[in-house]
This record gives sequence, C-alpha cells and structure tokens, in this order.
Amino acid sequence: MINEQTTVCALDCYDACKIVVKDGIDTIEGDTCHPVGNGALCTLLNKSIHEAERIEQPLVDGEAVSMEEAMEAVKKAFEKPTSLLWRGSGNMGVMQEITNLFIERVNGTLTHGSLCDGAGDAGILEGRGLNRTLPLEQIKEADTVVIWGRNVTVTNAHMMPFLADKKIVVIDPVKTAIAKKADFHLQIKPRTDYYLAIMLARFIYMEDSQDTEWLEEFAPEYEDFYGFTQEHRIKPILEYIGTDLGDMGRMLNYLRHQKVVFLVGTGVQKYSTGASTLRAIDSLAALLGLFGKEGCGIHYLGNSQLGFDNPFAVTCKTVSKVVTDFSEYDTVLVQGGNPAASMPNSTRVCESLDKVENLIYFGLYENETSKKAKIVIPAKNFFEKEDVRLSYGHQYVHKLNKITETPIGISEYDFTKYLFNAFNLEGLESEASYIEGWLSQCKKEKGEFISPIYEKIPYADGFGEEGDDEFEFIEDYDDDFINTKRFTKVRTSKKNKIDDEKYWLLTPKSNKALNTQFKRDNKVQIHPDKGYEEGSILRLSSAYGTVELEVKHNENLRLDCLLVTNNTLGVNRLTPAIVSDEGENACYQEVKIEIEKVEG
Ligand SMILES: Nc1nc2c(c(=O)[nH]1)N[C@H]1C(S)=C(S)[C@@H](COP(=O)(O)OP(=O)(O)OC[C@H]3O[C@@H](n4cnc5c(=O)[nH]c(N)nc54)[C@H](O)[C@@H]3O)O[C@H]1N2
Ligand SMILES: Nc1nc2c(c(=O)[nH]1)N[C@H]1C(S)=C(S)[C@@H](COP(=O)(O)OP(=O)(O)OC[C@H]3O[C@@H](n4cnc5c(=O)[nH]c(N)nc54)[C@H](O)[C@@H]3O)O[C@H]1N2
Ligand code: SF4
Ligand SMILES: [Mo]
Repeated sequence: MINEQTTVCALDCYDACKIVVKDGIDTIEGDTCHPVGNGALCTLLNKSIHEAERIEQPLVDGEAVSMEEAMEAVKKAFEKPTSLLWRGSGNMGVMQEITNLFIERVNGTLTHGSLCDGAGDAGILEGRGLNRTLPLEQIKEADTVVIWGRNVTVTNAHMMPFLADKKIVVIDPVKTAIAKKADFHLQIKPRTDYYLAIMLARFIYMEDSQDTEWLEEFAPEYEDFYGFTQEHRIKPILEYIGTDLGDMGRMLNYLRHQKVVFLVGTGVQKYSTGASTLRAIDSLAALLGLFGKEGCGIHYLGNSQLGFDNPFAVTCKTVSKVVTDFSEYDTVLVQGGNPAASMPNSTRVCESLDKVENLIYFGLYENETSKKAKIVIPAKNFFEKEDVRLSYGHQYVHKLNKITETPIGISEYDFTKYLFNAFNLEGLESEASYIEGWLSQCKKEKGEFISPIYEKIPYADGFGEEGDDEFEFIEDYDDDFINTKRFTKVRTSKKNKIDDEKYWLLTPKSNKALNTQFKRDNKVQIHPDKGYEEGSILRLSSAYGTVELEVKHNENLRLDCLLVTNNTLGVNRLTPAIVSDEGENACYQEVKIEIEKVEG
C-alpha cells in the first residue's frame, strides 16, 4: 500500500514548494494542486539533498561521542558566563527559533540585522510602514512584470508560470536567462538602481503620467517628491548608469497606464545604500499608482512573520549578525548556518571564531564552520521533524510533517528540551502545542493555511499598521561610496573612493547550491573580451582580502563586472564587514576588485 503524505521544502527559497511523499523520501514529487509549486521540485530537492553527505556522529574535540555525551558538553559550555547564539537560515521552519527560549534563560546574546534582505526591508518600512507580501494571484493579473535584481530562473523558478504572456522588463547588470527572453533588458551598471528609479520618476513627472487621483488620496506629498527628483541631473546620471534617453523612453512605454508588478530581488540592495534603493523603487511605484490595485504592486522578500504572535520572541541582548566579533564570547552556538563562509569579510570572521573557547556547531553538513567547532551536534533535517514553514515569497503557510525516522541527529525542540532539563528550567511547552500555536493563528483558504495578515490586494486602504497612513516618498539620499557631486544640484562634494579601473563584484546565488549547502564552486566569471584564458587562475583582491579562482568565461557580463556565486570557496574574503545605512544588512557588493593572473 502506498502511504501518501505531504510536507513542504524548508530550504531558504522564495517558493516553499509543497511536497508529496509517495513511499519514503526517495519518492518525493511536487504537489500539482498547490498554487505555487506547479507540481515540480527543483534539482536541489530532487537530487542534491539526497546526495549530500550528512554529519552522522556527534563530536567533541574531534572525537566521536554519543549524543548524550555531546549534549553534556553543550550543557557545560553554557555554564560559562557569556554565550551567543548565531542562527543561519539553513532551515526556514519556525521551530528553529525555539532555541531563543533557552538563550534568554541563561542570559545569553542573540543577533539582530540580516545577511539577506534587511536593507531593502528597511527602505520598504520607511515608505509603507509594513512590508506585506504581494500575493501571487496579483502577479498573474499584471500586464508588465519588471524583474529588478532577481535571478528568477535560478532562485525563484516557480515564479515562471506566473510570468507567462506578460511583457517582461529586466533590470540586471547580467544578461540572465530571463533577460534573454525579456521584451526589454537594461544591463545597468551595478549599484545604480536608486538613480534609475529617480530618473524614471523624473520623466514620469515631465510627461505628466503620474496617477494624480491615487496620489491625492494615498500619497499627497507627491509635489515634494517632484522637487526631490528635480535635484538630480539627468545627463551625468544617465551616462553613469550606462543608459540614455532612448532606453528611458522604451522603459516608460512598459510602465505607464497599465498594470505593473515589480519583482525586486536582493541584488539591488547588497550595498550600504540598499534601503534608499528600495524606497526609491517604492516611490516610483507610488507615483504610477501601483499600490492597492489589482495586478499591481511590488513583490520583494516579505516579512513572513507579520501578523503572528511569535511564542519564541524573547528580550535578550543582541549584537549585529553581520559584524559580530565571536571572540567576545566564551560559548558560541552556530545553528543552521555557516558564518565562516557566509558572513562578509570571512578572514576576520574565521579569526574571531578561532578564539572562541566553546564553539558549538549544530547543523546537517560539514562546512567551514563545523571544521572549527569544538562540539558538533548533528541536526535532523526537515523530513525528520515536525514544523511550520512560512514564506517570504507568498502567503501560504505549511505544516511540515515528519516523513521519516532516522537515528541521526536531534531536533531543535529536543535540543532545547535537553537544556531546559539540564538547567532545571521550567516553562517549555510541548512541541505539538507550539506547532498548533502557529497554525491556529493562520487564516484558511481552499484547504491551505495562509498568513494572518493576508489581504487580497495589499495597501488597498492605505499604509502603516492600521492602513490609515499615507505613503512616504524618499526625500534624501546620502552616499559615501561613489562621488555623487556631479549627479545632484544641491548636495555637497563627497570624497571619491571609487577606482573605475577596478571591477564590480557581483555575488549572487548558484543553481547548484542553496547558499553554502550542497555543491561548492571555485570559479570567477569574466567576459571573454577581457582576454583571460578559460581555466587560468586569477587572484582577486579587495581592500579586505584576496582569493584565487579559476576563470570561466561569461559573455552575459558587463566588462566592468566579475561574477562569483555565493557558494564559491573564499568569496567572502573579498567582502566588507560593514552594515547598510539602514536595516543592519550585509553589503556584499560594496567593494571593488583588482585582478591579477597567477602564473604557473
Ligand atoms: N558573497 C555572498 N555571501 C552571501 C550571500 C550572497 O549572495 N553573496 N547571501 C547571503 C544570504 S542572502 C544568506 S540568506 C546567507 C545564508 O548563510 P547561512 O545562513 O550561513 O546559510 P548556509 O551557508 O546555507 O548554511 C546553512 C547550514 O544550515 C544547516 N542546516 C540545514 N538544515 C538544518 C536544520 O534543520 N537544523 C539545523 N540545526 N541546521 C540545519 C546546514 O548544515 C547548512 O550548512 O548567506 C549570505 N552570504
Ligand atoms: N538555487 C538557489 N536558490 C536560492 C538561493 C540559493 O542559494 N540557490 N538562495 C535563496 C536566498 S537565501 C535568497 S535571499 C534568494 C535571493 O534571490 P535573488 O533575489 O534572485 O538574489 P541573487 O541571486 O543574489 O541576485 C539576484 C540578481 O541581482 C543581480 N544584481 C546584482 N547586483 C545588482 C545591482 O546592483 N542592480 C541590479 N538591478 N541587479 C543586480 C544579479 O546579477 C542577479 O541576477 O534566493 C533564494 N533562492
Ligand atoms: S529549493 Fe525552492 S524551488 Fe527547490 S524545492 Fe525547495 S522551495 Fe521548491
Ligand atoms: Mo537570503
């Protein structure tokens, strides 16, 4: 008898696909009935996750021990005066956060800030007050979809069916697969999206195509925004972006007087100015009246916990997730992450991890961080435990069901329960009651759980917590990284730290990996016209470090860019340990790179 069960993919991905398990985890398929999955899973789930070698044995000081002995060592480590929990996004289930409850009780420290989407989120909050997810059914209704710094075919493949029959505009420094199919691709210079949004807004005012009726009601400060756009000089900015009036005109044809959705990805905001970029894009959308209407809006990474009462919210001390100095703690628990590779400026990160007396790694796979750990605790994967999965890409909430039982690893709930018992702490509820607590807060629609804050058309009544605020346009912009003097009429001079001889670093995701899980890489992609032979070795250097990588030609790149995917060994030696001006986000692309051929 085939025992059919369902669960959902918990990897850190927009899609959160629903999975049908026919007969054990080797027989998984996408759920054809699910509104997102379209019946297909990606190769990461069909292949990589099954091939990846799990950590099976707990380790203490490199010696294999029983789980009981390893947990005893974890307990001892948490008896030390100072401890930190650094959590990655290896599993998107809400139960990952249960360890907060223990950290709070031992007076430990948690992190704030983001390696991912925090800058953009901050910019959205400034304009709209809340970061609501645009429902997928609205994307289906659009006439034009603008894909702005998101590599949909790689990172968000299940969006593709929603894009059928749309006019597609792509804004990306790379001629991505979707850019090749697009009606219009603007191969923009990296880190200029703010200026592009402001220029488009300026032209919309010039030709009087703004949605005045909507603006009067929901964004009445639009006259001030007009003044702000006028401070920006057209000619030098278009030249700097690498575009012209013809391109702007063509782009406007896809934007004015129609239903438009912007799919904005993390690519536009891997910079100190990332929040301003999202706010400028939001301001452009507002000018066109794209909020609160059918088939319109901005789809970015939404705040999936919005509207939930989180039972794992605690009031601990926190430090930056991006620039943490691990050496300040006696004990560091790394859960579901690989900071030694995924945090920026990894040379500095590794040095500080090496100084930690008790580094505990709690995860599935061996990686740069697990190799440094004194205590290694194997985790259970998402097929082996119960959980609830929210999504930053859509409104659906799923229950994760235990599909298979293995002797390997421990769940986050059992890990926490062990420590509560070991420290004689009370107050931990049953696993089932936490899961029920999350699910019971959801709305239900056609048999699916959905976010409690779901609205068919977000911002239809207005902005802010209560929906009675106005939209707030961007009103200033500050940038220390490039010389902005020539772009503005009123701003003061800034020191020009940029050397145009150097390359921009693009460091997006790979289709072979989920961040640093699964296949790793060792390549730098560069345009063949730069004259470096495929297979030769280049040394890449930035102000923060160097890494040697093998050349791979890519004709889809601009001549001023190098592309190194984030699963590449050592890529973050090049990136700066700084946080964005708002949102405390990592700024992986705020760096320029020199290259030199390694002889021999
Ligand atoms: N250069 C560059 N760097 C980047 C990025 C980039 O684009 N470029 N992207 C950034 C972004 S967006 C992100 S989100 C971060 C991601 O960075 P991290 O959050 O550090 O994620 P990973 O490196 O994928 O590590 C995830 C680990 O989680 C563990 N794991 C998986 N499932 C479970 C589980 O159920 N329980 C436990 N305990 N462990 C589990 C696995 O062992 C895996 O090694 O990287 C950031 N770093
Ligand atoms: N296969 C796979 N899927 C994943 C992941 C993975 O590792 N592998 N990671 C998941 C995670 S954690 C996240 S956060 C999401 C992120 O998914 P995406 O939002 O798609 O993010 P990235 O892949 O980092 O980059 C997106 C695009 O931005 C472009 N870009 C870079 N710089 C700029 C710029 O200055 N301006 C503009 N306009 N574009 C720019 C890049 O060329 C790239 O095409 O993907 C998730 N999905
Ligand atoms: S990684 Fe993303 S696309 Fe692949 S199965 Fe999981 S949720 Fe779906
Ligand atoms: Mo991410």
